Amino acid sequence: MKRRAPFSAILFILLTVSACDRVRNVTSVQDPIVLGYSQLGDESSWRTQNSFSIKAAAKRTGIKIMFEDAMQDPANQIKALRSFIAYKVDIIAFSPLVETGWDTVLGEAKAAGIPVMIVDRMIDTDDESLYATALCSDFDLEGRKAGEFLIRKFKDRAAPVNIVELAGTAYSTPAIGRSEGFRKVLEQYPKFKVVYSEDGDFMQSKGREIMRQVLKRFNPKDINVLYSHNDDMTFGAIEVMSEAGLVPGKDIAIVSVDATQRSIDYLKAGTINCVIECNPNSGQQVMELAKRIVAGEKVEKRLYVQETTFDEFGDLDSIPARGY
Ligand code: GZL
Repeated sequence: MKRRAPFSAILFILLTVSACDRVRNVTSVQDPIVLGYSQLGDESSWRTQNSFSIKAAAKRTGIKIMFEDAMQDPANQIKALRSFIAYKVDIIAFSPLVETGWDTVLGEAKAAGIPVMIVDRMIDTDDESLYATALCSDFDLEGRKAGEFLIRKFKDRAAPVNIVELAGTAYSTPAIGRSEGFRKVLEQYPKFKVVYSEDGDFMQSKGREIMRQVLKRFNPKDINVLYSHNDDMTFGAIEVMSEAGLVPGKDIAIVSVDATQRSIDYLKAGTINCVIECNPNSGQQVMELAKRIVAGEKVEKRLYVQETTFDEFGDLDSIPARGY
């Protein structure tokens, strides 16, 4: 017969463990929460502002943050998450560069009893227990807003409306959502045709290079719209259009996503026709959620940041300074 430890011993262990747990909770109330944050890179003005927002909010709320920049490499993000687990942080947060490849490392965090927050972009997983909450933008909605603007702008045009798309990082949630949402809205109107699409990685340099190739490949008169998944790629494309003697916003209508100050300035000048906001200032929400999760509260699984649209049909003078 299997020898069982005397009940008193089991009780002692249970009490000791729970006491340790309580002691840890009590001391953590005195000690600052330690948050490990893996940021995907610094590829765009949006990302720079997002990182600033995260760090500033950590400082403001007294959370100790270990901030790692993965420089656009998911392998660096996985290394960072593993270092946070080894360090036994209270909570992990990260912006996944792409949607897949996270289940194993998130399983390790779960086994270590460390809650995980997903911020900005989303992961593709069947196991929702791997994360406590996801605070993202609604990228599909952003894409749909871009499509709806074009339907309004070209409502009186019967001829084809040919669109060039500068897409974001392949397999990333914003690139997927902004592409799918855009197409879902426009598929009801056969005059809209995406004649060319290429991944520009959300980078200004790649936006410039792709636009240069597009103007070699197509007669500019056959391009009616540039739909760009972020402002930085848009700025690169605008440079090339101007160098080619084209008038951005007139010869080729432009829809851009993010809403940095420079894109709003271009909107007011008529160089860009529509700017879809993607809000980088999620830092405060991240820190407030982190405190609730570490305190043992159950929070909503999916949360979205609030965003709007600015376009040539609106009151452009009322747009407040963006701050980034
Ligand atoms: C969207 C974010 C995107 C921005 C780009 O939430 O992930 O990445 O739209 C940034 O500017 O590079």
